[in-house]
Amino acid sequence: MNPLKRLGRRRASVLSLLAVAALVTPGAATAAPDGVRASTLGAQAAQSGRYFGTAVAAGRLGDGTYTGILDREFNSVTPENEMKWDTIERSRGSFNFGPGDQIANRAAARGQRLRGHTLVWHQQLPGWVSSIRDANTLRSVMNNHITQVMNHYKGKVHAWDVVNEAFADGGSGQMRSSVFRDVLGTGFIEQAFRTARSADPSAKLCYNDYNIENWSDAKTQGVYRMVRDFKARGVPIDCVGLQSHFGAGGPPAGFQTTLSNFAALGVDVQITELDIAQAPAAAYANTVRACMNVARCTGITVWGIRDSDSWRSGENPLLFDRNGNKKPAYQSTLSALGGSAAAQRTAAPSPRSAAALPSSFRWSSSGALIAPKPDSTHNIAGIKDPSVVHYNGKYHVFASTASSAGYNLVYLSFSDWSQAGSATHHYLDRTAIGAGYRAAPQVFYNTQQRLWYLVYQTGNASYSTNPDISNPNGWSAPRNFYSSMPDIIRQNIGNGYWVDMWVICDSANCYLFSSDDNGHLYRSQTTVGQFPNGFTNTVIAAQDSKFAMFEASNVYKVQGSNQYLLLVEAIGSDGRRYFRSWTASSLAGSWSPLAASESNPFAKSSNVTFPAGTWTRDISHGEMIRAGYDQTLTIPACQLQYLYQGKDPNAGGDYNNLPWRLGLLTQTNSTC
Ligand code: 9MR
Repeated sequence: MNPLKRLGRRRASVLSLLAVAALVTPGAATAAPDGVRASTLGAQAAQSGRYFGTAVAAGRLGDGTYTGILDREFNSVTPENEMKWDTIERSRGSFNFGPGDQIANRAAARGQRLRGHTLVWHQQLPGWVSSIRDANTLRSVMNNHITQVMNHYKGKVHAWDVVNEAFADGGSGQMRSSVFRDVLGTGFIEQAFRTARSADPSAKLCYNDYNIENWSDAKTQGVYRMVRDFKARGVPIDCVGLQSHFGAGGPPAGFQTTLSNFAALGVDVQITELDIAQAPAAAYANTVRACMNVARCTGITVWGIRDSDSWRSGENPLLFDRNGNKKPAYQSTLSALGGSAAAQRTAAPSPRSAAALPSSFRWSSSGALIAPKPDSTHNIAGIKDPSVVHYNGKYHVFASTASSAGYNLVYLSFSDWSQAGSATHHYLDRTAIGAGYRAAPQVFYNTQQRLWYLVYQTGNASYSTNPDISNPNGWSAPRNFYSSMPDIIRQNIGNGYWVDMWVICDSANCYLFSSDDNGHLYRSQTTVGQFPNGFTNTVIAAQDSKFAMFEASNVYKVQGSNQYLLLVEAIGSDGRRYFRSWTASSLAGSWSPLAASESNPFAKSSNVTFPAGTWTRDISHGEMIRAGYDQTLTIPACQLQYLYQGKDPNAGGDYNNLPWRLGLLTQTNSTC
C-alpha cells in the first residue's frame, strides 16, 4: 500500500499489461491426480463431497424394485410425507414418529443421509393448528412441534427444512397468507429458525421453497432479502432449498446465478425436490451442472425414484421409468456429476480430487462489510489493506486506517461476517506500536516461537509480536527487518515507494516479499531458525511494467498440493485496481501465469458479481481467508474467499482520503 499520493497515475494509460514474458517460465501446470468415475449417482456425487438423494415413501419400502434402486443409487433420503405435521402431530401433543422412523432407521442402517422435511408448512397441517387464532397459543404450539420433532431426530437428520413455502407466488415478493403469518406476523420464520437452532444446534437449518430458481423473479428476490437480513442480524440459517420442480425446459437460464448469489450470502444451497416434465436429458444435465459449478451447492435430491412414484406421474419427470429402468436423463445426470455409466477407471481428472487451483476464477462479492469508525481522535476516511486469520472461532482483522493525516493500524474481531460491521475498532496507535506511519499489516502465528507476528510498513519493513492475538495491547514496539533498504531495491525503485511487506515460510526458510509501485516484486530470505533476523539475498522475484505489477502482493501455500500462489495488484486500462495470479512449485521458484491478464484476471470487476449491489469497481489490496493461521500461510484449494478493499466508484480526490471499505469475495467457480 502506497503511503503517499498517487492521484493521477491511476488514470495514466497502461501499456502492455499482458506482457508477462519477463516474469515467467511458461507451462508447468500442476497435474491433477487421477480420478475414478463412479457408476451410481450417490457414489459419483460423493466424489465431490455432495450427496445425491431421493424422496422416499414409507409405503413403498416393501417393493423390491424400488428399494433395490434406492439402495444402489442414492446416499441421501427425504421422507416424502412422513415427517410432515399432519403425520407426526395429528392431534395436539400426541406425536407419531412411526412412519418417519421407518425411513430414518432404514437410511441409518445403510449409511444414507437424512433430510428432514418439514417442520413449519401451511399445507399438510392438521385443522387443529390452522384454526388457532391466538398468537401465544400458536407460538407455543409451533415451538413445541419444532422442539419435539427435532429432539426426536437429533443426530439423524443432517438438514431440516425448518420452514417450507412461506413466500407467495406472483409479483409481490412477500410472504403468503397462512395461519402462521396471519396470526404470528412475518416474524414467525425467524422464530421458527431460532427455536430450531436451540433444539438441535448441529442440524443445518434450511428455508425451502419452489419457484425461487429464477434470479429475477419477485419470489426469489423476496426469499433472498429474507436470507440476507437473517445473515446480517445473526438469525440462524444455514441453507436454502430450491425445490426445482421444473417444466420440460428445465432450469431457468439464471439458475446457477441464483445458486451462487444465495451461496454468497454465506449459506449452503441444495436442490431439494428435483423433477422435470418429460425428464429431458439436457434439462437434467443443466440442473446438475449448475449445482456442480457452485461450491456451496452441497447436494441434490430428486422427488421420487420411478415415474410411477412421482406426485406428477403423468409427466414422467424422474430418472427411472415405471419398470425401474434408467432413462436417458439418468445417464446425463451421472455424467454431469462427473461419472460414467461404465464405471471405467480413467486417467481423466475428477473435478473434486484435484487440489490444484483452476486457471480462471469467478467471484461473488458481499456488500461493504467493514467501514471506518472515526472517533474524537481518529478522523479516518478509509479502512484499507486488510490482513485476516480465523483463529479460536473468530476472524481477527488488522487493517490500515487512512486519512489526510496519514496511516496507522486498527484491529477488530468477530465470529461471523454478519457481525463484522458492528465489531469494535481498536486503534493500534494507542498501543506500543505507536503513532506515526504504519500501514499494510500482515498477521500470522509463528509456531516455533509461539508468537503472533504483525508485519507492516513504516518506510522500512517492520514487525511487532504478541502472545495473544485477541489482546490489542499486547503488541510489542516496532522493530525493523532490515537495517536499511536493500541495494537492489534502491537501484530499481525509481520514483516508486517501498511497500507491502509479506512474510511466508516453508519448513526451512522464511521469505520476505515487497513491492515498489514500479513493476518489481522483491524477495529476501532467512532461515526459519533465524527469523525474524537475517533477511538477506534480496532479489527481484518477478517484474513487469509499473502498473501491471504495482503492489499489494500476497504469496500463499495451496493446501494439499505443491503449489504456491502469488497475487499482485495491478491497475487496469480502466484505471481500476485488480489482481493477477501466478503459481510456482517453491517459494524461491519462478512464477508461471495462472489468471494473470486483464482479460483473465484473478479478481477484477469483470469476474465479480455484486448481488447486493455494485459498490466498487476496484478490487484492491486484501488477503485470502486462510485454511490455518501459521507462518506457512496455507489457503484451501477450493471455495476461496478474499477480503479486499473497494470504494465508491465516483469517489475521487486525495488518495489518502478515499472512502475505502472492506468486502468479501467468495469464489463461485470452485470445482471442488
Ligand atoms: O410429493 C408429496 C405428495 O405425495 C403429497 O401428496 C403432497 C402434499 O402436498 O406433497 C408432495 O410433496 C411436496 C413437498 O412436500 C413440498 N414441495 C412440493 C412437493 C410436491 O407437491
